[in-house]
Amino acid sequence: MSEAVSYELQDEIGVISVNNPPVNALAQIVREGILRSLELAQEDDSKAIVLCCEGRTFIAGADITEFGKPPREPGLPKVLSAIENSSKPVVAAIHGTALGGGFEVALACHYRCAIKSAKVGLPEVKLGLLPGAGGTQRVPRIAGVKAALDMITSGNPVAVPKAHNMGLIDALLDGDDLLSASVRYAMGLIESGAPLKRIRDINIDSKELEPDFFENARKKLARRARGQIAQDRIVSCIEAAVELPIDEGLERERELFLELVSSPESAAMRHIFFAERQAAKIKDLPKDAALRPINKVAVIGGGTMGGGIAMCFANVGIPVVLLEVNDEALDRGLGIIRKNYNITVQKGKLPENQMEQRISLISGTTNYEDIADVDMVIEAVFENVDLKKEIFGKLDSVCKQGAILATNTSYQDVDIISEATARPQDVVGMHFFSPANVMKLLEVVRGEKTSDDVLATVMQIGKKIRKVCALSRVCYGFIGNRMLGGYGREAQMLLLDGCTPSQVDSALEGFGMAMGPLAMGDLAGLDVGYKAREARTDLPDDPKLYRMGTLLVEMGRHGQKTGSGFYKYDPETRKRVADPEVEDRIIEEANKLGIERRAVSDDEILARCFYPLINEGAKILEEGIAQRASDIDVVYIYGYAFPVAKGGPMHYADAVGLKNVYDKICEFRDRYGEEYWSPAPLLKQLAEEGKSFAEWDKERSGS
Ligand code: 3H9
Repeated sequence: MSEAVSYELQDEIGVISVNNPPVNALAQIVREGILRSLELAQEDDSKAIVLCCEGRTFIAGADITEFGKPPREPGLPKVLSAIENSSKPVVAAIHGTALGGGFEVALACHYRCAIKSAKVGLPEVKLGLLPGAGGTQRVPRIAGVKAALDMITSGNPVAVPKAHNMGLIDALLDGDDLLSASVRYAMGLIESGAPLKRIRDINIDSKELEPDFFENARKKLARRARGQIAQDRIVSCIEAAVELPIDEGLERERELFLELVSSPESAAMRHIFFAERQAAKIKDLPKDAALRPINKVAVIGGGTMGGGIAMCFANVGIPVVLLEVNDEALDRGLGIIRKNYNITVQKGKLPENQMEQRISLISGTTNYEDIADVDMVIEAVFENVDLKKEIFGKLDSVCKQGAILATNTSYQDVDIISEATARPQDVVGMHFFSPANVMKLLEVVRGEKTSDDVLATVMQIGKKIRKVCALSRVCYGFIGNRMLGGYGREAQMLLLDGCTPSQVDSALEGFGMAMGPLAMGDLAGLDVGYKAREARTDLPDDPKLYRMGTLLVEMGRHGQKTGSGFYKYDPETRKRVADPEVEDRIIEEANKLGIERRAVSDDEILARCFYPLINEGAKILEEGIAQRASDIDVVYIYGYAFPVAKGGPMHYADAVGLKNVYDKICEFRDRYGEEYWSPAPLLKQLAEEGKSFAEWDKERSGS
């Protein structure tokens, strides 16, 4: 048939088998292969057709690499109508994950059978898209409008037993041999004279819907949109499913899909899809680098960070020992873990028995001898290099040979820490983000001497504990925190120049940041930055620098925990409120410094805050701290809540145009001085060559 699709007659069943590794994406050859197989099946002696897949999964969706390129025939809708209009029943046999266009193929079939471990879903929204091959029209017809809206706007996969209850799957199959079971199922359908069931023929019952159902859904989704437009268009499609005949609904869906596929938001989100997978790959590491087994882990330090890290391992069934300095601290640490799990149970996100099972995997100790047998240790004590060195010295003397010794430091030099051991090749940085059990990012820090198998193991374990990993070399703050310096600095400088805290935060939140930098400072505690600055010797002696943050701390306004910082906080709701006292103080300070305050536009706020990120990102790239510009984007999306619809700071810079970014940085340099605004040589070079960071990555993708 074709390399990717085969067709054969097994007794009275025509079997179409897709084989397009790794995930059987619906590339052009697959679409064509299915279409031609269907044509053959219409003519031969088959009485029913089974559509199944080889390898690890059913079709996992359209081929995302084809988006943005000229369309190639046959389009997916054409394949789906051929399935739906087949004169013989077509049965989808699902294993692995039937996602996106893959699940839409299954929905066009007359029957769907699946093994219980499989999942189905329409994750298009996570790529800034909507299901463009009938998903928005067919799911409401079998699962109901509300369930369809939830499923498609969340994009989350549904386990097959639940999908069966929702009516999305007709039969659950047992056993390992899906093909034989599905052929038997198809035979059963023929024997019982089962009709050609077409979802398109089902009428939607919209009586359950309140009159303002769609309007309310739109408003609710808009609150979390952060620049994404796909959710809104999905609501429109489902509304069309309710109001229009199916062919018109399909037309509407197609129109809105095409709008989204060419939108910058979807381009950004597709960029992140591939960037995330790239980031897990270390360029100079052999593909077959040996892995060390990790069956037991220890975490040093039972604070918020250590506890969160311990939970990550317990959540995937790996036993963890939490080590603290004394019983009191240990009890407190274990107590916080229990409390966190309890909250998840109360929210209905974890069954109680699973909580107990996870907690039973976490034990505590105050004795280093008890962690002698672990395969990996993660140190998560506070940021003091001497303390960390002392701990690594102890680990070196007690831990078994081959154990991976990781530090969760956010700033310290991993190489200096490794010198406290006689095995620097086993030392690595694993920088989690707070709260560690929630935040997806794991920055893996490669020391000068970290061995290949340690790195490969950490990348693999990172995926296992469901983190998105990105590799950084050693530097102050690694990728993420090093870049953040200029962002926070400019947010405060803008206050002196003429902004209120609300204006700065609103502009950045309007762009899609989950929280503006000043509100974020209040949340983290302004005293944290204050103390960190006190310890630094490299900051310029400039009275403007962090002026307001410093003053507020000296006024006792440490942020949310003291009820006030850049804002006042309502003690009950914790809602932030603008504080005239702060605004007066800003004016007073600007006057003292001789700064003439002026109206500042939102565009200037974005440029002043984001361009330092981009500029530092370019320096990080040319120094080889990050492997790729796209890795930097991954760090910012998953660790710093940069809006995914903007694709991360480096993708955003490409969208703005590097020449524009560079020119603006030069303008700021001339206005505010070289010490804050010195353009990165790489940025200058790319701007002059008319290139993007994406092109820079591509040129180096082989190396
Ligand atoms: C869609 O269907 C639109 C339709 O409604 C309408 C059309 C008209 N295409 O994730 P992994 C690659 S939109 C191309 O590491 P896992 C991936 O880049 C689509 N490539 O594996 C990676 O490549 P590499 C809706 C794809 O086992 C390799 O496969 N569907 C695609 O951890 C392995 O991927 C989705 O959004 C693709 N669709 O997870 C599903 N998918 O090795 C997207 C994967 O070079 N996919 N690749 O780095 C997934 O969620 C996961 O890949 C999956 C497997 C759960 C399937």
